[in-house]
Amino acid sequence: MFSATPIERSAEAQADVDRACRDLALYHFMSCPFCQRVRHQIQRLALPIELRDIQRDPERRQELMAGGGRTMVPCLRIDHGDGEVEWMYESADINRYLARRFEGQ
Ligand SMILES: N[C@@H](CCC(=O)N[C@@H](CS)C(=O)NCC(=O)O)C(=O)O
Repeated sequence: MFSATPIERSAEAQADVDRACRDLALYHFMSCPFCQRVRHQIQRLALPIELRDIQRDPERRQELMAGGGRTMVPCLRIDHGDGEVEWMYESADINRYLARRFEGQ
């Protein structure tokens, strides 16, 4: 397992990030190497994103299938507000999205 040194932000900037992360959730499971890459990115960027383990929790698995259409992980659920929800698959896409949105913030 790799561990990342989380980036540091001012308390104010971290509070903004914490707030933004309430609209995100990662569907994953522990032994999935692609999920590990995304968890590493989440740790590095100090993002309090809720992790939803689809192996441990069958309801989360059903939720992923119903919402995203596949049970492949990792999948980042992004709540854009106004009822618009995006289900982002592909670890590389998720990591790019998180970096663009939170790197340097
Ligand atoms: N190219 C994908 C690969 C993801 C992948 O293969 N995930 C596996 C777990 S390690 C999976 O969910 N397989 C079950 C499925 O595809 O339904 C990525 O990088 O995210």
